[in-house]
Amino acid sequence: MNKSPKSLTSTSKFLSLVLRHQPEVIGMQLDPEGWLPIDELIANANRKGNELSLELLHDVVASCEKKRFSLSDDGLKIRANQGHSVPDVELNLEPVTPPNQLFHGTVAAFIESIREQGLLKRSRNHVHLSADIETAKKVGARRGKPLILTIRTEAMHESGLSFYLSANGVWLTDAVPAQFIQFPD
Ligand code: HQG
Repeated sequence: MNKSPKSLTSTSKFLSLVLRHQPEVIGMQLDPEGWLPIDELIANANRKGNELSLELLHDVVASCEKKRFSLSDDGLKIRANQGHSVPDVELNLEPVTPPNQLFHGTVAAFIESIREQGLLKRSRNHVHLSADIETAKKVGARRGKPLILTIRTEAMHESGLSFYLSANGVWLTDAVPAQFIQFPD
């Protein structure tokens, strides 16, 4: 089997598509917590021409730097740790107290609208925040020259808004009102 970095990357992208956004491309539906049975996932992927084996799937899960995917304790199911746009996926994460501040990487084109509306989840199920500036820079750099917003999460939490920490260390919340955002000069 070909386990080149390229096949790991393309399989990771395929799994992100199926487990976060469009399970219907292989005729499947995520369970309420976002899981798919691995045996059915592999069978359906291959049936639709996306070559996938248990070994390749395990390699992708293990080698993914951002730890995008988790296996269930019994090893029979897989889900994405965050990033979903499939509606009604409930990861059942416990609300947790965030650090005093978190960061969000974005680009200049969005700043005016973020000043007016705050951070919105848009196509995803949560707003994604990073614990460190370096990660936020990488997130923003996907779209252009990154601009880093500092989120006053302690004040937000004190005002009653909830935060969740995904299994791969991404901070999630429903929305960030503009009053809690510190913009770069
Ligand atoms: C922007 C990657 C205008 C927001 C990353 C962002 C992350 C607004 C974009 C994960 C806005 C949404 C998520 C408003 C937010 N007006 N623009 N009111 N509110 N935005 O991709 O945070 O590699 O849905 O700034 O590492 O960029 O896929 O969110 O630019 O963790 O695993 O709207 O995706 O992870 O974009 O990235 P996204 P994101 P993976």
